[in-house]
Amino acid sequence: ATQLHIALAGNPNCGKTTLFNLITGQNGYVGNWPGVTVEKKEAKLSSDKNVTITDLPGIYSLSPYSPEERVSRDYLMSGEPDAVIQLLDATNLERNLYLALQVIETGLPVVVALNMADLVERSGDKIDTAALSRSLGCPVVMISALKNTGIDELFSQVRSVVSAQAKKPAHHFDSAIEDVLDQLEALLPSSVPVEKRRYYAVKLFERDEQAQRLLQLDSKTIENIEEIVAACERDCEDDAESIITGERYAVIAHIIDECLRRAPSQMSTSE
Ligand code: GDP
Ligand code: K
Ligand code: MG
Repeated sequence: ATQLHIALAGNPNCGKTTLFNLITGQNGYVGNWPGVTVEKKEAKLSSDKNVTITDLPGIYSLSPYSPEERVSRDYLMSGEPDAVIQLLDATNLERNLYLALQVIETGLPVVVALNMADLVERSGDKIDTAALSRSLGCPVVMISALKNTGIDELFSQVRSVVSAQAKKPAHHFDSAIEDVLDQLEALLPSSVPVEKRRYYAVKLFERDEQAQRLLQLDSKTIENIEEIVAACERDCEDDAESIITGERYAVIAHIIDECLRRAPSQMSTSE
């Protein structure tokens, strides 16, 4: 049987270790990622030894600023993972979606797992998982890593995204920004596969040096890109990275509005 590699990504404290231990029984390897003192954990799925789970460091963004972020994105873009389980603390949906959008933008097959289903249920908040799935363009499954619920459904969705065709992310930024990203996509080498072009367009927009190096762009193309980005920054009166951050938050605000119904707020008491 073919080996499947599944990456487990998420913010710190979203329950990754709890889920990893639950599904692997901790039968794996713990070491460091090459070149950095960031812990790497890898283990086979207890229920299927043909599936390897790699626990990525807890992070908030796929920016290139910390070793944890670099390790995570290098692994996601390495070609090894067949799919990603993007774990979210569902009691903190808004904040956790920031990383989720970026992982979806990598073009990898993603299943979003909303963890802490038990706490969401207790709070009375309602998450419309079907609407969230439409907004994100990937399956969304409610789970509780602590109470061991939703795990079978999670892996059934993982298997279905692995065998489905790769596709571009479903969420869109403001049309003016999308136009600029389209221009950048057109400048990418033809070797970059269709589902990864948006990720690299965004990275080039952000002047990400690692992406620039990786793509081995010639100096004319780099100049071209810089002109496009600088023009957009003048139009928006903002710097490129802040523009993208702002666009992601706008998408998230829209998603929260559509998918989350908060319980009527409780009267606060002193006890
Ligand atoms: P990590 O930082 O993402 O590895 O998160 P951990 O696995 O260490 O979990 C953080 C905390 O959340 C721990 O106290 C866990 O017991 C708790 N936790 C994880 N999953 C769940 C869940 O589904 N429900 C509840 N109530 N707590 C959970
Ligand atoms: K923790
Ligand atoms: Mg952990």
